[in-house]
Amino acid sequence: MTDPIFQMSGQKNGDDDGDSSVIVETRTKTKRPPLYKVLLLNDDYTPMEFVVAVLERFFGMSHAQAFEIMLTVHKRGVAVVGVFSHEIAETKVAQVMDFARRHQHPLQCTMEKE
Ligand code: TYC
Repeated sequence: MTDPIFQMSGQKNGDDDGDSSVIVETRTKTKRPPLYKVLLLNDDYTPMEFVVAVLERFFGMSHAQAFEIMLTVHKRGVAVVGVFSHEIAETKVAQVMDFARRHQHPLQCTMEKE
């Protein structure tokens, strides 16, 4: 196979008119993968301690951090609890929803593109 570098310029392989050299400039655009916010929603029934446990277990927060974020959700209705790649965000949401369902709490967790 012809070395692609030689194929790009000059008349060596006879594929072009031979009257000019063609240089195809390539720029590799490495787009960062989009990030997703994971949101926790308030409700009237899920116990505060359960929400704190969720934030410790699935989002690696300290007890103090978890308590603070739980209170933010309780007061404001919603809070971002983390920002992740699509796959990780999806996993976090599924883990929280499954954990809440298994404990029969109506806690809701969703994700949205940042
Ligand atoms: N509002 C709940 C209560 O008073 C506590 C709570 C906080 C529920 C955060 C959900 O995401 C939540 N027991």
